[in-house]
Amino acid sequence: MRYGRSPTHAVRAPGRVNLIGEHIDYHGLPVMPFAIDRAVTVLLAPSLAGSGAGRVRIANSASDLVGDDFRLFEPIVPLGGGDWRNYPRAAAKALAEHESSEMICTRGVDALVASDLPTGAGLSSSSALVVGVGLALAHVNGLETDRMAFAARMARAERFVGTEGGGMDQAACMLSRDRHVSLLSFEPLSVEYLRFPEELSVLVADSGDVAEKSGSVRVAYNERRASGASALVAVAAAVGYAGASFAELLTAFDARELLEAAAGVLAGNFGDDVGEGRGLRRFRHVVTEARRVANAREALVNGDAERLGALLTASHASLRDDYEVSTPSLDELVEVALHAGALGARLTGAGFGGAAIALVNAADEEAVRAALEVVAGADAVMSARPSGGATVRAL
Ligand code: NG1
Repeated sequence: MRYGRSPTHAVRAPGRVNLIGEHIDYHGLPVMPFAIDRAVTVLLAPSLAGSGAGRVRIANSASDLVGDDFRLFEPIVPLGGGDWRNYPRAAAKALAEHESSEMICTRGVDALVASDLPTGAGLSSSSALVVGVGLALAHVNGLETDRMAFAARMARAERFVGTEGGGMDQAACMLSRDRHVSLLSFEPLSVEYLRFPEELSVLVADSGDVAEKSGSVRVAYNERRASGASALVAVAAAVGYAGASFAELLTAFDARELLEAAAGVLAGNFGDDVGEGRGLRRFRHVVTEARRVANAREALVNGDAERLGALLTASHASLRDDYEVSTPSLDELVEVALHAGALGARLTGAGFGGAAIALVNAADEEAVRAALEVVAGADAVMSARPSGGATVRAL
């Protein structure tokens, strides 16, 4: 490994594709990701007993990335924006601090991190790193890792990097099941597994525009969350449900009623928003995306691939026009995939760069792949098979 140690265990923490349900996890609404067969691997050995027992040393197999060295007993502070070491630190900080002493990690690790996940591609390499290091620390401390509770803890942990993320990525990493997509609900976190049809494939095409969330994209991401939240406050008050969550409003009213109410209170300039109707468009994305997730569940259960594809494409249009998180390269990938015969296509993950996915009948996979490769390059296209969640293995 490094540090003159042999690893005792290997943690494998996969990345994910989000099939549908984008930018709504942090509004407490269900989303539908699956883990892919690419992952962050953490080779680890417990730190040596004695005065260095709480020391965490982490090297990265990427040669241009400098390693980290800190102690669990000392304040764990973030480094500059965009620094990869903030993710292991996020996990360590959350595990070194807890009101219950049984939930605290005191033993450090020597670890080597490697990854075959592209970074900044919307495939959740950051959460895979957080969960991977978190599991390494939990393991050497003999901490009970109820998967659900651990996913929620790692979701809170990752906010250390400054992004007010939802819980989708960490939950996908911890809870995914081979050949299934996970319909995740939040507050509290729960999962329903839906079998992914054998005859369908998902292609992922990386636009090459890096969306580094601990860097510049953080501000844009947090703005989306904040403007969605303020739109919610205004609409909830307008329909006589002041203080209600999106989930509560969507239970009490149908989407059309909510959008009518929203048109009344959000049509013009709204809060700090400058553009005409921006608040309304943000709100409309959240409400319509929630409905698309529910419809996608139905389409999967009924084996209606055409409908599922159409929902993905509609999701992309909403993310492009109403939530404004797409880019010209992502729009182009979506158009190319659809033109080549995909059932549906959309950006996946936060957007602002990163990857697009295409849902295809297995019979059309090669044609769509070839078309995407022309635009993105052969190395930038891969197929994503719904795979199992994170594992810890003795070596
Ligand atoms: P990615 O694609 O990893 O940047 C982010 C958030 C998710 C979710 C999506 C948008 C984190 C760790 N991840 O994902 O929670 O909000 O954007 O749907 O913040």
